[in-house]
Amino acid sequence: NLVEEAKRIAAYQAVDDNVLNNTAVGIGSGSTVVYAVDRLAERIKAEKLKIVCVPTSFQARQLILKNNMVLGDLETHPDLSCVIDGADEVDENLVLIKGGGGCLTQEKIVASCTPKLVIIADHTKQSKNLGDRYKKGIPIEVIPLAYVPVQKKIETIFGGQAPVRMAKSKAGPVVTDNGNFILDWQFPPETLNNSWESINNKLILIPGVVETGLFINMASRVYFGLQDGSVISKV
Ligand code: DER
Repeated sequence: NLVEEAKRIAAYQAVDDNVLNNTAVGIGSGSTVVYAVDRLAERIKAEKLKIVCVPTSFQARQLILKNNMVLGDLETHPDLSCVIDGADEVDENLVLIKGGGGCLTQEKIVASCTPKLVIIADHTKQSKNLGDRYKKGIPIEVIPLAYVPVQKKIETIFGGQAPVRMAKSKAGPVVTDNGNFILDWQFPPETLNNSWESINNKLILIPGVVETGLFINMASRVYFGLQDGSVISKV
């Protein structure tokens, strides 16, 4: 379908433009990244590239192994030449909401290990402001014992609702690869009167908050696959 094709062409363009031989590359999480891994595996075979792939989640690790690519980690490869990852929403300043797939913490850590975070997305992710299209809220990873006090602090200080993300194929809350819960903060409209930087700096200081799905000043380049089959990229 059109959205899947848009994801694919963005992913292919991003891999072709950014992956160089003899480098270590961060592999993101989610469904769009699957296309990037397909393309990367194709290029490695066709061009006999030497690439080490560092995962951002168990899902990414499975993708790397399934495609017989060389698996690395941040202990052996702490400097990544690029990281290719998806996003749930991208605003006009390239601030991202990530974490729709629950992998935001390892994604942000891996993203912090490269000068080149390359985001791939279909056109449904491109917004003027965060929240225009992605309505599930900003994912916030929390230590399980703290989720109620963190939820109350967020709702009191910032407004809106921050429900804990419940699992679909497991009873109870979603448990992340790090053994934590996720709150999806549906922020109120007036939140947009402040900078995401100032909001993020306050959220991250709440005891029990592990990481937020706000990626600010991190994306180097964003590739959007469009409905007409073209790809645009924004820096
Ligand atoms: O959870 C994440 O951050 C993923 O990258 C997610 O935001 C993108 O997933 P998608 O490519 O399946 O939309």
